[in-house]
Amino acid sequence: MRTQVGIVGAGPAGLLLSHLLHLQGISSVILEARDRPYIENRIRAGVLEQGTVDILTETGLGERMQREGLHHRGTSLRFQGEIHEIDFVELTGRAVMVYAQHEVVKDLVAARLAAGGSIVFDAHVTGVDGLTGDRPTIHFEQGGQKQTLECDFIAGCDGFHGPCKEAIPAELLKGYDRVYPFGWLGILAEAPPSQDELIYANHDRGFALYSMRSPTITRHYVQVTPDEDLNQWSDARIWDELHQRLSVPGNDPIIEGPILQKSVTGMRSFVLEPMQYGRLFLAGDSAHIVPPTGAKGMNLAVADVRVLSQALERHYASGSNDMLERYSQICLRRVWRAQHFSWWMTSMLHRFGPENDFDRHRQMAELTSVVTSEAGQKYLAENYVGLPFET
Ligand code: RFL
Ligand code: PHB
Repeated sequence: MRTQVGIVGAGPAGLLLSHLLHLQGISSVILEARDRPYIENRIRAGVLEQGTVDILTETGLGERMQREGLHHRGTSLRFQGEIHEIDFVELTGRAVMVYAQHEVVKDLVAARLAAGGSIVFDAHVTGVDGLTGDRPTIHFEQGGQKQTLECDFIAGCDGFHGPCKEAIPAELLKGYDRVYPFGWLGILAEAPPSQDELIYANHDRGFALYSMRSPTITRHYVQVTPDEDLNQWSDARIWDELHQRLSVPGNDPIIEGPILQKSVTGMRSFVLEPMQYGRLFLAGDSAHIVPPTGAKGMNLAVADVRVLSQALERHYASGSNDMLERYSQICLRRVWRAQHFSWWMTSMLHRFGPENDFDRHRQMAELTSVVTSEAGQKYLAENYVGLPFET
């Protein structure tokens, strides 16, 4: 098998890259370890930055998103029994869209297949080589058969645990890592949202997030230990904790309903530099992870492949590699700013274990500074709706 760009992974990064390349007349093949129902039902992110919405819309993927997605013009912070609204539209002229990552994945898969695109499911990539020559190769196994895909370039869109980054000589790589002493227990519930916006709560019992997916489905999270045993969390205990952490006097946003799914995710910040080696380019979670508090993970994956598709387009159109050579440098500027924002939101909103009274008062003072200052609110809003793309 041979193609121009071999893509490992059919998450948002790999699928969108393939779609953007197709629009430029560049061929690609996506190799995905899982099957189609699995990737189309994997519950993950929910908040799309304005720039992500714009790319999907401008490239013909916006129809269902615009119809079914929920436009959110702001968000709300709750602490010390009070509600503080942050109005993104008023502060920045921009907004966000609540539309589940797996719905974006479904739209992308449908668009690729309708255009005759090639997504090979159940194809487990075992390694990549030839990265410093002009015929890099992807090795994979499908149905017990070993196969290869030869390409001009390889895009490692294979997530945090994927194999592509292993092919970069260790002495050229530097990883930056921070693991947080907590995780999120997330639930998806069949219950209508009572609110129009997401709520981020810093409560004495720990962080909680009120989110949603549709007019009939809500999504909530509570801060727990990173290795929390889900068996210790009956539905009643989860609801009780959500009521306690998210209510303020006179307003309990929680409407209970059947819990459809629950899971625990540990939280970390991670950046791998550089994001390229020879003809291999890493994009999305394969190169960086953020804690979900800033809702940045999927949006960063989209921003990476936007740059990569432009750089590849330039290569094929004019033979110029200047943008490909600067791929990592261009992406990392945005990555580090999103890292800072995600770390900041995480630090401001979670309990960090045995804090002393000073730490707790300092955290409340920081939240108060943000919500009582227009500059503070604007800083949060600008980053949450997404920084402008570099041109
Ligand atoms: P993905 O989605 O992990 O896709 C990688 C794909 O590669 C495949 N793969 C392989 N294929 C072939 N051979 C192999 N050897 C392979 N190894 C792996 C995998 O099967 C998979 O299909 O990475 P991508 O495309 O970079 O996308 C990144 C996003 O998925 C991720 O950043 C977000 O989900 C993070 N995230 C959020 N991001 C947001 O922008 N907004 C949010 O509101 C948000 N909330 C979240 C989140 C992540 C969460 N979890 C579960 C960590 C909330 C949570 C709880
Ligand atoms: C979600 O709805 O899953 C969600 C929303 C906002 C976040 C993280 C996750 O910051």
